[in-house]
Amino acid sequence: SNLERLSQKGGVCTKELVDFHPFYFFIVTYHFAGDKYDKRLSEFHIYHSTLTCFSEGLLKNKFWGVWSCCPKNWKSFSSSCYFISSKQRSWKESQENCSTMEAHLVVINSKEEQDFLTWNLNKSHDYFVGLSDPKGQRHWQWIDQTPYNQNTTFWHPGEPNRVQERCVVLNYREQWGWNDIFCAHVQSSICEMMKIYL
Ligand SMILES: [Ca+2]
Ligand SMILES: [Ca+2]
Repeated sequence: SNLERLSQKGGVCTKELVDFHPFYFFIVTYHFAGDKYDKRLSEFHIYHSTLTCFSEGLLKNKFWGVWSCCPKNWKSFSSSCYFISSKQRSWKESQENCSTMEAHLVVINSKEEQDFLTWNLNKSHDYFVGLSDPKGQRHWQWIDQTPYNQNTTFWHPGEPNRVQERCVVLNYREQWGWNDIFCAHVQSSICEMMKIYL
């Protein structure tokens, strides 16, 4: 079965069917066990002991695609997982925190991705994202080396406004958008990682 296939990847599905959507997917909770998993999984396991996995497919045809997984309590969208932290940290500390979880500050690649995130955010908080201008030359850089594309930016009107403000937050001002702020200011943050495929 699919659960057996998942178990063969080096884990144990202790809660078998946490939720069941007849036409779409199973959701299972996957616990690591043994030492059979691959390099990314074993590094990942140091911080995350449980994954929530989805497998899309047609039940009646007994066809199932691969399992795509996010750490327990992370949010899943497209091929990424997200962790929203309301703990207040500087930009650098926020990135370090993501890094300890095998993730990085979020890279916003599309309006759809930003809309998914803002649906889950608190309008009274500012959230650091993985965009900064390290040298104060208005050369914006994404933390994962994604090229900065002026056509996929969501700056608030009038932003970015000050060369001393070299780190970017996502916040709400009548609508959600970006603002450059001082990197040392402490704010909430969003981490992103690629989904794990089993
Ligand atoms: Ca992204
Ligand atoms: Ca600003």
